[in-house]
Amino acid sequence: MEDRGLLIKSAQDQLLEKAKKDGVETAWDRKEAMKTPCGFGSAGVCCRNCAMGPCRVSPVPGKGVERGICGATADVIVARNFARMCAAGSAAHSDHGRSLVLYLENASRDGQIQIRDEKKLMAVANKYSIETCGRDVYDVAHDIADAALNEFGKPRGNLIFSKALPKKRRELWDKLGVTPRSIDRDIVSVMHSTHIGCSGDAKNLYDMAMRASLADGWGGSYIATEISDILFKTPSPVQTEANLGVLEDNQVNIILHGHEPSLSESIVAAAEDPELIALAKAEGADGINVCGMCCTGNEITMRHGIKMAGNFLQQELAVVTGAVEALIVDVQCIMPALARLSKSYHTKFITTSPKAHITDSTFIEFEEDRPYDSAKEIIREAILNYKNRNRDNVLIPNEKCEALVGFSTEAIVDGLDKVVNSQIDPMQTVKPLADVILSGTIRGAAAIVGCNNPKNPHDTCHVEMMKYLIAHDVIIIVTGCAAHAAAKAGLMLPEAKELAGPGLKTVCSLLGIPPVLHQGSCVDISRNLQLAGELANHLNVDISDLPVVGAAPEWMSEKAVAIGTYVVGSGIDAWLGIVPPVTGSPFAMDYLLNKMEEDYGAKFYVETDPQKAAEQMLERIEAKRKKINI
Ligand code: XCC
Ligand code: SF4
Repeated sequence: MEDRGLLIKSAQDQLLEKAKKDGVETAWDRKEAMKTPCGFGSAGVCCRNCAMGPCRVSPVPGKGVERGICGATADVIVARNFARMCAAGSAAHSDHGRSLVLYLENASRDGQIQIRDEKKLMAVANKYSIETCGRDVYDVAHDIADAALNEFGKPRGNLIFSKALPKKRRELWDKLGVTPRSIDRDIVSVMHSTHIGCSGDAKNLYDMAMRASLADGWGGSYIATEISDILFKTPSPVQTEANLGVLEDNQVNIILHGHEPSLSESIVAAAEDPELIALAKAEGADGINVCGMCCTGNEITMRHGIKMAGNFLQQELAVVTGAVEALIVDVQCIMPALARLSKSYHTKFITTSPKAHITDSTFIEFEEDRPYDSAKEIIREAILNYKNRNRDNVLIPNEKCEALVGFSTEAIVDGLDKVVNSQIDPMQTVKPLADVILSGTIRGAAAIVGCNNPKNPHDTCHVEMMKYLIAHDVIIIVTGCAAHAAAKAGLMLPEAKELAGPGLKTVCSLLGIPPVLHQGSCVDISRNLQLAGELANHLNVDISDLPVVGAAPEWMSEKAVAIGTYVVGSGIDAWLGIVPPVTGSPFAMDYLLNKMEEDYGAKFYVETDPQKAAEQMLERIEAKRKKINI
């Protein structure tokens, strides 16, 4: 197979060169201008939680100022900051989940919001013990919306968990006192306890951070995925293309960027409206080319094969091409820089969510009670902007790569089952997957997730780690911006099996799947949890016994901190490729990288070299295999 690594760099380099020529700046320029990052901030020992400060204490124990004005130590300050990152991350994912629940509330048979997946609806109804027999699906859907909404603010009890959550894990959480109660409450708890003069105990703060993070993984994110599947269908394998080469010369190029699939699904549907296509043609274009970016890109490619324009660090480069009529965004991971940048080109930067206004953008609210009509109005803006494209300053890089995406847990189980059983088994389980892991054909699985970060070369940490692991017979599941990296590098093509070890290659050949499976957006890490939980239940072990690991080689967001934390809390070791701001606390370093294992059977690893991290991951996989005698 041809090595795509060089090609990707050239697409990026071409556009960075163009940016320079055009006199515009990108994240890389701003990163350079930032010079050396603040040492106190990097170590996590800076506190702004009250106006006696800000306080910054020494990141080196026994040297310099050891306590803030209130007396908080480095251990407490770092723990409070860490917990607040988890709370913010959990809030972002969960509020996205809540939006979808509210969207589901508006679903009706003859309205603009309809249910596309009744099978998933039934499965989720079962989780919430909602009667389905002889009932109209829309009535069931509204009951689900009610039950899910209750998970955010129920006054008593605990979250209702997926049946995939192993009993042992739940008992462990109860014992440790970290079982989430309700999503909003556990986030609020962190905000309360990190206020000046509240919790002054680092361990207590990490427990609270864990509870808020678990409320994300098994709560808010899980709900986001379930409701999205009900509304827009559970993904199944579909062909797509990735990288900025998916932009078209003679079409109205629209890039959808952000997170909540309600907006993007409506735009994708409305872009096929004959009236809009006719308008595009009247404006001189051949058609409308909708592409996706970051997690929104993952959502719509998995369900419709919409092309993937790129990940986090490509959002500015998309504008620099000069070929994008509209960059339409909702929430999260949208650089405010786009407002200024788009002024140098013809691109319309359209914000749509009351949760994310950006100064100097064009705000057109996405009206969720009339999504199709609202989407049409937004698309019209893009079409009318086509004539403003400056043809003398367009550079669409010719790099793009095909990919097979859309491996929801249901699709994986279904696909494996069809190969193993001659007849379709109505009681499909993860047994075939468990069998290939038990036999050692596949050594284990790695979930590689998360963002891009200009501290690391774009995408290379993701890709290097993936290549190493598949070569050693570890199957990979990707979400988020890591998924875009894999797609661009050609790792989501069935032919990428040639890069896999002999065992994994056999499995890929048999099933016609790539060695790197696309599971979706970042909230879809709930799919990873579901798969791991079902595997553990099938083998009658806890998740922490499975030869399964996780990594975020280029993470940057607070959401990623919440993810890492709930992944570890679920029993899966998590490798971070960017050093988190905790190094100023001896307690944090010992707990997160060491003692956490005593609590959860898993811990964090920090390793900035992707190859070394991959070696450690492999070692850990083999150790887990030994532990359960396989
Ligand atoms: Fe954002 Fe979700 Fe990170 Fe990508 S991976 S930069 S969080 S888009 Ni979620
Ligand atoms: Fe300083 Fe304590 Fe206030 Fe933080 S909470 S700013 S450490 S006095």
